[in-house]
Amino acid sequence: MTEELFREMAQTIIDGDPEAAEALAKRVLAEGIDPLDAINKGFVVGVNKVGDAFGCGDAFLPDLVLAGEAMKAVVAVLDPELARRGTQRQTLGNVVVGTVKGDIHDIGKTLVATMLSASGFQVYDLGVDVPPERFAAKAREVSAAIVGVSALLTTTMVNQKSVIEALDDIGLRPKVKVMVGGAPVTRSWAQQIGADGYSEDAIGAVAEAKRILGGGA
Ligand code: B1M
Repeated sequence: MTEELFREMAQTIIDGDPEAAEALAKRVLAEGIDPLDAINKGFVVGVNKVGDAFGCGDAFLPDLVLAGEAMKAVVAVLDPELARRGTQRQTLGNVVVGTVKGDIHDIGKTLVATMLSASGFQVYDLGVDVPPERFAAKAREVSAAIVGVSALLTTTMVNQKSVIEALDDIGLRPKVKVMVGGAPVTRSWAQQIGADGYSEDAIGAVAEAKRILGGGA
């Protein structure tokens, strides 16, 4: 039954149908299904299929746009529940997050921000297309413990390194830690650019943020 529902969720994204996706997200809440399971086992399966089809020329930019819109409709419905389920309420530290300059993908970054916030971090989300200097200025303003930098394009990943350099330029490194992530980002890339942490998903990002700050997972 739930497996069938997960398949339907994926299909709403493949169809690029925000209304149907939103309706299923509301059903997730009504039926008490774990919202993260719904995202990871349902909706994200669909968005990955569209991404793969786009990658090999079987889908086109409008398909990508509609899949993105459907995915955003889902996250908008499930986000408050994800945040509500966060049990730990003490502040674990300030985290500045954003998507790098030149990159407007925000769905994964927003999920990471939600999970960090639900787990007790105070999150400052700068949005997308964020210049390195803005990450650095915000980190200084809020005395951030961690700066979390998302990138979804192989052409913009390099800007994660620029964020580290911008933090360095204003004397915040190595005190302020940097965590990187996003579909093309790997642990070896993180090490290569001198980031302190890396995660491939939003759940892992919480454990990684705690590890970076010396608190374990
Ligand atoms: Co774009 N896009 N896109 N896109 N898009 C990809 C990334 C792509 C892989 C598709 C493909 O070709 N197969 C490809 C990149 C190829 C590459 O560089 N290797 C691509 C391309 C090429 C483009 C354009 C250049 C297309 C064009 O215009 N010709 C263009 C670029 C625009 C720009 O940014 N300047 C573009 C545009 C778009 C839309 C606007 C249409 C839309 C985004 C809508 C939005 O975000 N509001 C879009 C979409 C939807 C995608 C795909 C299909 C889905 C991305 C997504 O939301 N995934 C994507 C293909 C894919 O990834 N399968 C694709 C779901 C999300 C939950 O996962 O974002 O990976 P993700 O986040 C995960 C993890 O990565 C991790 O945790 C998250 C949650 O589990 N994570 C972190 C992310 N950030 C993290 C930070 C952390 C830790 C973990 O610490 C700080």
